[in-house]
Amino acid sequence: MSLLLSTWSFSRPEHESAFARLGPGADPLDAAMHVAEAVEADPEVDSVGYGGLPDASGGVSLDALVMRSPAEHGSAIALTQVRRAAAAARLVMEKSPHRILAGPGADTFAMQHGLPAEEMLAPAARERWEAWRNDPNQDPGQRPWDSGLGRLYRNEGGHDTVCVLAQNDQGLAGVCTTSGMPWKAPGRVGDSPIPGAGLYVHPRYGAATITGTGELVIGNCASFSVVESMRQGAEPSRAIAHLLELVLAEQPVKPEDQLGVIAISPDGHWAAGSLRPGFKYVVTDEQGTRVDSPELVIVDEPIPETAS
Ligand code: SD4
Repeated sequence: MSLLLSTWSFSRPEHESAFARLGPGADPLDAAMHVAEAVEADPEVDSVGYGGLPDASGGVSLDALVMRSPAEHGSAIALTQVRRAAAAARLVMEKSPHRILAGPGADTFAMQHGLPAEEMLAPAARERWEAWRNDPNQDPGQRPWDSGLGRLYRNEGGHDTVCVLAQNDQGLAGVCTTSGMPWKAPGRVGDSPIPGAGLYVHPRYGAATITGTGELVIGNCASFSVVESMRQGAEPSRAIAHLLELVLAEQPVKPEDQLGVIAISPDGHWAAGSLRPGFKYVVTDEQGTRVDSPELVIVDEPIPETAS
């Protein structure tokens, strides 16, 4: 039984072709990478890879993590030359003796292993950064709202990350890749490339990954916490609910904050949940591909008019 699950409707286009890579004996990480790399290469996705909005100084920096197990994972953090952040993270996992490389060393390592240095700032992202720099108070923070059409309704305060989980007869694998928060302080690192924060995969207990405000995720070791709940016997939806309730109980949460979580148990049960309405996920299984909103939404809020 194969399964492919990812965050936000912009991850929809390559779902079928990625699912086709989940046949018997295939590496589930290849399927997850296929979805993640397509989003990274899309200049219209303004939160991942090329197209990602820059930091406050106008520089794009990308973070990614790939994971199969506590013994097999790799992170590339604060890449400023290599667009293919997920591929760089996979190289760290497969070709280095380390788990995490950051900054110029991460770029150099990726380039030594064949990834090209490329322009990181897409023209549209540059324009939006220039507009923000000229008027930083425009469009005060608002979280992204997924209309399900492959593009998010959003403004400058929103941000969103592609997180992908894949499962087949070989087990589980995950990828999480992002340009982080738009207009972030240079040097800021979010949850996405931190194992146990933005993504955690354990072959025996399950996998979970998260998009949203990284600052709410890191201190709760959020994806680890979801997998840990599953280890203790919780179904994925209960494990996600527990995490989101914990975040709400323990931290001040702003109206523009959002968290979207997806999780798979080793026996193939899966769930999605979010802190607030507006999050969508994509799933492909034997029944086909669907873009959907999670049933589990912790904070009940009206749909903003601008999102319809
Ligand atoms: C971060 N979690 O850098 C990422 C961004 C994100 O939805 O996922 N936004 O905090």
